[in-house]
Formats: sequence, structure tokens, C-alpha cells
Amino acid sequence: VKHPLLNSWSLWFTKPPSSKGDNWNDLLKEVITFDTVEEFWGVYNNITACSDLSHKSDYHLFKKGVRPEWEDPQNKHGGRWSYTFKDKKAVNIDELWLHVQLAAIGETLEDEGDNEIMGVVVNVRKAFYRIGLWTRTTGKGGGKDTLMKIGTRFKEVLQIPANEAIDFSGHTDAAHAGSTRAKTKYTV
Ligand code: M7G
Repeated sequence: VKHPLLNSWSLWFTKPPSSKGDNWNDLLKEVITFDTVEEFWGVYNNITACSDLSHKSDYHLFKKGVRPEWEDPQNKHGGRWSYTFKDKKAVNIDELWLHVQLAAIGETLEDEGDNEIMGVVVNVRKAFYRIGLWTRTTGKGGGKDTLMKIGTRFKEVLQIPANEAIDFSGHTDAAHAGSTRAKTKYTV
């Protein structure tokens, strides 16, 4: 018996550039789509752990039909909560990324009907790990409370202490300014 998920999810991988000419689109590849708990574990047990990936790799776990890009029509009005783990040795990134994925596919990050969560991302970089959660909107027109609630739950899953903050920024800011300099909109 397989246990169905509420949504179908696709795992994407950004491989590190092999030459200077490689652009974002050459590097981003869809790996697999699944819609049961058992298939998730099958994938999980057969792919490289975050801690074993080369620098400049990303995993993206997004709802089926959404490309993990700012430009996707379902992302272009959205944003993300993210946290950068600057002490790579102090963090169990494999465990956190697993918990983030389980929270996403188990739909525990938002309430039924919120319809904000697009996907989750882990960036493996030389100096840090970053985990992000992409949302459909930036909370314009009364949706801010929903985003703040999602941010609070995400922060719990990431086990961030209360005296530290995670930030939300809009993708349009990221696209214009370069992701790391995106303007923070909300903090929790
Ligand atoms: P990053 O991986 O979000 O952050 O973006 P990093 O600076 O910590 O590595 C790195 C670069 O990847 C960006 O400056 C863009 O060139 C490219 N990139 C990242 N994302 C998420 C996108 C995207 O959604 N669309 C496009 N076109 N490029 C992106």
C-alpha cells in the first residue's frame, strides 16, 4: 500500500558550473516527480546527501508544474523565506533538509487553503548552506499574516533559536539586486 501525498512534487538539481559559459538554465535539471510517501523515501535513499554535494549545487523540491525559478509564472509575484547557515560544521544540514522536505510534502508549513508554498531549496556554497522556502505571493493585499505564520513554522523546522531571525524577500528584488542583496521585507 502506498501513502498518497496531497500534492505531486518534483525534485530539481542545479549542478555546479563546469565552465565559465554555463548559465543558470544549462545547470538546472528536473530529476524526478513523485506523489507518495514511499516514492519520496525511494528518491531520498538514492541521491547524494547535501553534505556530500560540491559547492554551487542546489536541490529544489517544488510542486509539480512549477519551475524553481523567479521567472515561472507561478513564482513571479512571490518571494522566499530563507536562512543562511554560516557555520557549516555546526549544522546538520542533511537532517535539516530532510525535515524541511518532510514539512513541505506533509503540508505542515501552511494551513489548508493557504496555497502559498511553491517549494523548498537548499544551496550548497563554499562558505555556507542556505535553506529557502518559496511562496506564491509577497503578502500584498492582506496576506502578510499567512506569510508570517509560514515563516514562524519554517523557523521551527530549521531549529533557529528565538534570538536569531529569518528573512523574507520578494523575488523581483532578488532578480534586480542579485539574490544575496535582496531587500528584506519581513523578519521572524
Ligand atoms: P543563488 O543561488 O540564489 O544565490 O543565485 P548565491 O548567490 O548565494 O549563489 C545565484 C545566481 O544564480 C543568481 O545571481 C542568478 O544568476 C542565478 N539564479 C538563481 N536563481 C534562483 C535564479 C532564477 O530563479 N532565475 C534565473 N534566471 N537565475 C537564477
